[in-house]
Amino acid sequence: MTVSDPVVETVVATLSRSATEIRQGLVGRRGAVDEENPSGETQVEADIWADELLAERLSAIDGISQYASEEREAIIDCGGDAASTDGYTVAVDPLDGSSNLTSNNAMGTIVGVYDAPLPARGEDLVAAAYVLYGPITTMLLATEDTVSEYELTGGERRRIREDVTLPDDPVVYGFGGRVPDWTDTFTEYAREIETELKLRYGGAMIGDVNQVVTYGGIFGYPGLESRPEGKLRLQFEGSPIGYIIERAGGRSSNGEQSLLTVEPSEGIHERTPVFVGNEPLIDRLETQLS
Ligand code: FBP
Repeated sequence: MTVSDPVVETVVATLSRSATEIRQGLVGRRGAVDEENPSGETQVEADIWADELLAERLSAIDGISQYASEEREAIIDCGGDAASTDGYTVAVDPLDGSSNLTSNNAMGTIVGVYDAPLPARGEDLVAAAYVLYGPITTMLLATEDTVSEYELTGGERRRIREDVTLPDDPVVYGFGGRVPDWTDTFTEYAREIETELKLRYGGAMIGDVNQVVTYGGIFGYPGLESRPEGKLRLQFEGSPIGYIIERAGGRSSNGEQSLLTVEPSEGIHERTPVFVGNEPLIDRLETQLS
């Protein structure tokens, strides 16, 4: 099944095709390079390679006017007009959780398609997708119409679930950051959740969020004592994942409000606390943190 908007469909088809190649290309690209990304994190060879591959392909699509990525400082201007209705922009995390490449654990790719110049609000998203490189390669795609899950093989995508929603009875939780670095109020919340749900944390947001989509629950990377803004990036991670989870019937939050309503104020690499999951769990979190 194709997406009704032709530009979004081309982005999704390009991502589906590229994901198979990215997965195959991880072999031999596990080593760290002597560089850091704009957020000051060590890059592996695969981060840079996947970014270059996606930048070349996504920025060449007619109707895409800007490409931004977690792995590069500046936005690529691809021509077109972001203010016009057919001028979409894309924000990409080419390899989310790439430190998991060393230990050969799950990783992902995230793409947000915005109908606004970057940096943009999550409310300007018209579609978002993540690819999960697990035992099999899957993609969860949220559009204005629905959320669907696909299996990706040989460049093809095959829909395996439609109208995906979070299960009503939550089962799992995963919270990032070192526990001694958590704030007292977040620690109190986490202590309650630990008595109710099962821990599932793998160090790659896409793997952990997909557990929440599959079983219900909550994923969070909170603001830390040493870093109140948290670790994850609003444009590349927080907003696209927030969009997917909200389209699937859940809620997203930065601890105070939906991630989709956050006005970016610090440029393309702005960080934010991220919480996504079943609505009652996010409601309780906001009450606890307020
Ligand atoms: P990268 O995209 O730079 O790898 O960072 C994002 C991330 O790996 C998330 O996928 C994950 O949730 C988080 O960092 C893990 O951080 P920590 O190791 O502090 O738990």
